[in-house]
Amino acid sequence: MDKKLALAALIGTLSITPVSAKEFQDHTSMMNHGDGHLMDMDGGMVMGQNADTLPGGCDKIAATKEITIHAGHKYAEKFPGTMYAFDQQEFQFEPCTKLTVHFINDDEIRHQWMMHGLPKYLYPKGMFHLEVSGPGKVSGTLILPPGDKTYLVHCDIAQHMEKGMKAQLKVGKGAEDLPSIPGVTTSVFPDDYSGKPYVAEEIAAEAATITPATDSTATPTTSAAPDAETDTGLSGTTIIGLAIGFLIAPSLAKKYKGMSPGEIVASMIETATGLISSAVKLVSSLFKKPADKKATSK
Ligand SMILES: [Cu+2]
Repeated sequence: MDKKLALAALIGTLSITPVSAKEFQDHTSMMNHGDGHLMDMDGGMVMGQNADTLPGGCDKIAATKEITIHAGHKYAEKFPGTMYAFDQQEFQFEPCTKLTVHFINDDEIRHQWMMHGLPKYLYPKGMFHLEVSGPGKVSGTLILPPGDKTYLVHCDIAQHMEKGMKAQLKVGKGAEDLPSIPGVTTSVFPDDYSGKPYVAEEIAAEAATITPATDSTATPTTSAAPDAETDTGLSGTTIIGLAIGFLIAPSLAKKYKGMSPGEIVASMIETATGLISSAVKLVSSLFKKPADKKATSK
């Protein structure tokens, strides 16, 4: 058989062979490990479930609500620069609401719906957490505390929140908005498609105008500040590098004008060799100096 034909046949076969996709799974029969922790061996998990105990300050269950939230790559499409998102970014409920969350993962990977800042005497680590690995559904119930507060909801898998999987849940009137909620609040690291050159100072100034969340338990939010510093520092270095490049470029262009690529490379090697030998001379002269002094002092 013709080699080309055989290769084409092979490519054709490979391209129509389906990638085995995980089937959608409803995680309804998880094992109860106590303390509101339910889990199965197929990547379904609930942590911090509480359907019965009233949080302190609640006289009764004020309302009973059910919500369905989807998580997936496709929900990030409308938010430039993101990769993952929930299908909703903001929720609001009456204090003391008994809330059942049906969490549906539309992706082939692991996602979470993790709520932070809940009272720790009732919710382990102050969290209510739903998790599904691969396409599937998991449901959990909690009773929201009293008072006006904004709770962080995110997916804690590395980089999923940073890449868009972040939301806020307001109880009562809520408190201050959290930053970088796609479509709701300004991003701490905004993407820029204007084509203007990147100016680190402007980005830093913009980031500084975003009021940090008052919720001290929302650790991922408070950790945003040091990140911002590191980032702008690096960008500063990049800008200095670029500036040096721009300054050197015209003189290099003049020097290499009319040369063939081979000649340019040869000339560059020559320059580099010159630089290295002068550096070597400089270093060795530094070491020689004390010796010279001794020699002259004789
Ligand atoms: Cu995720």
